[in-house]
Amino acid sequence: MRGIQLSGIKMVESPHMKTVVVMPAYNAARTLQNTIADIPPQYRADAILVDDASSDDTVAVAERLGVRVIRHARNTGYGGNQKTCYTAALAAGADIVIMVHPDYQYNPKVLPSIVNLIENDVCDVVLGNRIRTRREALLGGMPFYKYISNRGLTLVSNLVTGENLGEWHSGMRAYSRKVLETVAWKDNSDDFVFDTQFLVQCTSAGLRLGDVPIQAKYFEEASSINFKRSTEYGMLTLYTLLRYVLHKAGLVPYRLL
Ligand SMILES: Nc1nc2c(ncn2[C@@H]2O[C@H](COP(=O)(O)OP(=O)(O)OP(=O)(O)O)[C@@H](O)[C@H]2O)c(=O)[nH]1
Ligand SMILES: [Mg+2]
Repeated sequence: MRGIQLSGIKMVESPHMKTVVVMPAYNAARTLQNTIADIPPQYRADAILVDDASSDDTVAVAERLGVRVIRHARNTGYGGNQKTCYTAALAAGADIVIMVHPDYQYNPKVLPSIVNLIENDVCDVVLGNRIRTRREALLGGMPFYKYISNRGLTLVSNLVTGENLGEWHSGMRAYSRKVLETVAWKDNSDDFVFDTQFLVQCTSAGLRLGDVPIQAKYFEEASSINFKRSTEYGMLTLYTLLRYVLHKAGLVPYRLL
């Protein structure tokens, strides 16, 4: 590692860890170009998009923009899509894998800050946190019910696990290779609760979680799960946390690693 010694803290001078951005896509044609345009150039060449049998032009747009595309023959769901993303990123030799939703809700310009936290061994997992203040999140267009449920579920998740994340529901998540090789994510749900299961597994493994602030951005073309699916996701998140508590109490085993 090339670095400089500054007051006992080793700072990385230039990135040397291979960073692969993965985008789990489903009908993202309208937002893909903007998302990719904002990915810092040093991460673009290795980016991978996994298309979950979209019915729009997601694949054509991605290919036109020169992004490596992997296609699912049939729709497997958001968690299933991430499984393909991480398998492909590890096979490509990634040291750091960053998931970015291709719906342009998470500004990829912060990627260097996220990478820096992993490269300098401050964190194993870094999330983009859209809720720095209530005012900012709501001004960014986050629906009020999503704001309230995000705060509530995040509070419970932090209390149960002892973490201190700004939000547990972000679509921008970075993992070191060690994380993806430690956690049994292949056994997780193929649906949205995959994300919660993954973080619970990380906390259970003693991995170091942290976050960086990012803008909350909601707009018409962005993908946004509806009230019914959000409620299902919320219930499954609570169920996952309950299983974690029962497991920790030695009552009902829950395979976490
Ligand atoms: N594979 C798959 N991906 C999906 C599906 N629905 C959404 N996605 C992708 O998953 C990402 C997240 O979905 P969103 O609907 O934006 O949900 P969210 O970001 O958790 O919620 P919001 O904060 O409301 O945007 C999007 O970028 C979509 O491309 C699906 O049914 N299957
Ligand atoms: Mg979204």
